Amino acid sequence: MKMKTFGKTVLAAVLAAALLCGCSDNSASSGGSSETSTSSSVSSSSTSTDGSVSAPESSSTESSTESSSESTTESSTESPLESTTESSTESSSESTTESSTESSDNTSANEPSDNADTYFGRHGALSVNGADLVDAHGEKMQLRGMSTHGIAWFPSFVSMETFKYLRDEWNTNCIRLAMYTHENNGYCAGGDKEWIKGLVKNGVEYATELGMYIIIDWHVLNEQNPLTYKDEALKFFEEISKLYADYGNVIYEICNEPNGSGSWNDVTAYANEVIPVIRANDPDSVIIVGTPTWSQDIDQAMNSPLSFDNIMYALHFYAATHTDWLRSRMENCVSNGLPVFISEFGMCDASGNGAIDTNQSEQWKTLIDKYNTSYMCWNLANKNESSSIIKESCRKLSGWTDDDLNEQGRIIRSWFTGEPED
Ligand code: IDC
Repeated sequence: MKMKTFGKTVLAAVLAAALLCGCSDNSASSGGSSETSTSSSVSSSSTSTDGSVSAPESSSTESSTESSSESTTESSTESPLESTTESSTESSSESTTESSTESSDNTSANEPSDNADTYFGRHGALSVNGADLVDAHGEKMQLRGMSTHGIAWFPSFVSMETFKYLRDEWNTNCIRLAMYTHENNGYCAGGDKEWIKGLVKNGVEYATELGMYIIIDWHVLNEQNPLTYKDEALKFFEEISKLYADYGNVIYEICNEPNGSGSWNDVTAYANEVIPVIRANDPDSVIIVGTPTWSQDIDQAMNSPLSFDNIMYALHFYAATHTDWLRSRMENCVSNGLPVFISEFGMCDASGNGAIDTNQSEQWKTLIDKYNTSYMCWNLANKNESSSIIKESCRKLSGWTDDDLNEQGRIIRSWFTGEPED
C-alpha cells in the first residue's frame, strides 16, 4: 500500500485516532522511541576540495549578475563527514549507520508508516489553498525542519538515524534534500548521477518510513539560470516523480535559487516544461518554484504567477543580510494571496558564514509565526561555517549536545522545540 492511497482510505480512521488521542504536532514524535543516542559516530577522513563558494548577495536593487564570492574562508579540508566527490561512487559507504547508503536502486516504496501517529499519518497529502499550505483535512499546515547541505557533499547526514532524531527530539516534520546541480561535482557537472540519485531515494524512503514530509531540491546556484540544465532536470523529474507518484509526502523544489541571468521569464519558461512532466506522473503534489535574485524576488512571481495548481514560491533569507525590506516584501506578497515557502534560510549572512544576527533572526521568526509560513533551515552538516548547525569537530549523526552544536544549531533547536535555548 502506497502512502497516498493510505492517506485517502484511512482518512476517517486517522481523524478519529487523532481526536481520540488528542494528538498535536508536538506529540507526534512521542510515538517514536526516543532513542536518543545510539548516535553512531562516523569517522571517515576524506579530504575535500571545497570549490566554488558563491556568496549570494542580497539586495532589492542590485542587478544581481554577480554572485560575489566573498567566500567562506574555511579551510574545510578535514570535515570528517564530508565526501570527496571525485570518488563519489564509493564515498557514500564511508558514512552512515544502518544500511543507509547501499540501496541506490531503491525503486519501490517502503511500506508506509501506517501509524496514525506520524505527521503524514495525521495530515496526509498537502495542497495549496490561496496563500496557505493545507493538509488533507483542509487545515493550515506548517512544515519546518532542516535542509541538508549538498547531499553529495555531506552524504552521511542522509541517514535514518539523523532524520528520526530530528523528528523525535527536535519536533521537525520535514527534511529538505539539497542536490547541487553544479557545484562540487554537482549532478549535472560531473557528479555520479546514480550514486546521487541513490542518496535521494534513500532520503525519501527514510522520511516515508518516519511519516515525515520530504522536499527534493534541484539546487540551482552557480549556473544561475535554471534553463542551463533544463534537459537534465526534465529527465530527473520524470524519473523521480514516477517513483513517488503515489507517496503523498514528497514535495518537489524545481530550482533552488535562480540568480544572475536567470530572470522570472526564464524561470517561467523552465517551470512550464518541468511542471507538466511532474504532473503527468503525480498530478497533485506540491511544487516549490525558486524566484530570481537567489529566491528573493517573490514579487515578480506575484505579478506574473504560474498557471498550475499546488505551486508555492520560494523566499530565501539570510538574516544578517536580508532585513526589513525583504520582510515587507514577504508581507505584501502573502497578504496579497501569494503562497510563499521559506525553503531555505540562515541566521548568518548570505555567504553562509559570518556572525549570527539574533535580532534579525527573531524578527524573521515573528513574521514566520504570524503567517504560519513553512521554513527550512540551512544546513544539516558539520562544515566549518556558521550556517552548519553542527560543529566541525563533532562526528555524531544524532544526539547532539549543546557543545556539539553551533550557535545557529542551538537557536534553531529552540525554534523547533519551543524550549528556551540553553
Ligand atoms: C553554500 C554553503 C557552502 C558552499 C556554497 C557553494 O553553505 O558551504 O560552499 O554554498 O556555493 C544559498 C544557497 C546555498 C549556499 C548558502 C550560503 O542556496 O547553496 O550554501 N546560500 O551561501 N543561498 C543563499 C545563501
